[in-house]
Amino acid sequence: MTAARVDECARGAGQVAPRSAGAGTRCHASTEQGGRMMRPLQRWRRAGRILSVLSAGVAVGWLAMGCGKGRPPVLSEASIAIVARSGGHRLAKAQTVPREGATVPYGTRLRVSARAQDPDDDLVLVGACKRLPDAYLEHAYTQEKLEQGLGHYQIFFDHGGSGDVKAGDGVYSREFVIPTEIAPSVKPWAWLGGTYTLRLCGFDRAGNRSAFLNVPIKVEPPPLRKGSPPVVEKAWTEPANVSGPPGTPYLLKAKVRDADADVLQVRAELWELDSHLRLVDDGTWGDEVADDGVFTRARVIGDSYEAAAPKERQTIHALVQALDVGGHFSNTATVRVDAHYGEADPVLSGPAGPGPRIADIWTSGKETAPVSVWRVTARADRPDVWMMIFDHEQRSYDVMADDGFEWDAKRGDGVYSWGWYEWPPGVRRYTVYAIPKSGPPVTGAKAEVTVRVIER
Ligand SMILES: [Ca+2]
Ligand SMILES: [Ca+2]
Ligand SMILES: [Ca+2]
Ligand SMILES: [Ca+2]
Repeated sequence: MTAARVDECARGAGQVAPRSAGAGTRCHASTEQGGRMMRPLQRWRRAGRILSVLSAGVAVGWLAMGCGKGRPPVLSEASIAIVARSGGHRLAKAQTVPREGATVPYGTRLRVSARAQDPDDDLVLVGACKRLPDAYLEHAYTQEKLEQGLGHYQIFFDHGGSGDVKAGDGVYSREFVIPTEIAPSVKPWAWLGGTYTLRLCGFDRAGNRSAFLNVPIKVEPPPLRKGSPPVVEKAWTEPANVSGPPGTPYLLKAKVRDADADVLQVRAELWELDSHLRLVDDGTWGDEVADDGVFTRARVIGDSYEAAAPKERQTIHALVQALDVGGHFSNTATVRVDAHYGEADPVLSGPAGPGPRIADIWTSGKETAPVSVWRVTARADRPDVWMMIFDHEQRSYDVMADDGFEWDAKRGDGVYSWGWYEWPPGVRRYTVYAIPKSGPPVTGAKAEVTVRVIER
């Protein structure tokens, strides 16, 4: 789940932005704040279980019940570096930004890092909540909504991926485009300048929490109407003509051109589903080549974006549009996918066939704490597969990733990963399966995985 995949609508604000081209837009309740990490939590929230574990000032749930045994983690040595200029390609060498008083241009890609230590050596997670700029108050935000909890942000990693420079050195890092990948927009596709404060926090296995390490980042206002607008040259799926039952994976793609190379975001509005998702050109989420102008998103029919879909056949139109740093909107290109919701999933329901086998599978363990990284990784017995995961409780599919981003430690090593970090207590059951990228979805052996989330 690129860098942060963020909410593009201020919930409750209900504003509609004019678009320069294409169809009108709606303000969606659905969000994409944490990308592949965010979705299960959203569903959990819908069910009325909100932990808000990191919400500054309001500690509820297990956190409020007090800390566990042992001593809490300690965070220190926060740092900020620019890794790519606004809308641009990555710099050859990251440029360090002074911690205090520095401003960064709108749309800059930053790496934020901090050292995390635990005296009992049982650190399980480093994450961040945040404080949005006061300017959000002018857009139907309240003081309370300026403080956003863990569910609104990403996890930091020490595995050498997702912007972390060195694996296992105790320095946890995260890259994101500021402010679009850490904050909700005040209306579709509009973010504000000002000071965004990341509040990093470490958790240990016993439930102890570190003190907050505040990292303020002052963002310049958007350079509106400068430069030239982006153009979506075409949008398509791979394979072409996607039509199938739940569990059918595909890539949603768009070729985007911009004369001054400052594309900020490309997104697809799933019209019939009243939701949207982002396409990326950074080599994650199914994007094969970073910075080649082809924006991509791996999807699967029946994923969480379609959780409320009807149990029948439906044509889904994805309206793809780009926005650049200067605030220009592109034209809109449309792709269609036919979902056969009423049909049984041949992968899950069918017998084992001559398809790919799962050669190895690992998980973080059979038990996990309510706030704790839990990962499943798997390798197939051949290349060119989709490695998939099905969540039995949510009845939702996801594509596992081999992109060196978020849960996946190393890109292209054939080991596919999926993970999560904030759980309701109970037992969660998953099925992992591999299907070939070309040819019919013959069914290979599947692996069942169960994790018990323990109460404190
Ligand atoms: Ca590190
Ligand atoms: Ca431009
Ligand atoms: Ca690409
Ligand atoms: Ca991998």
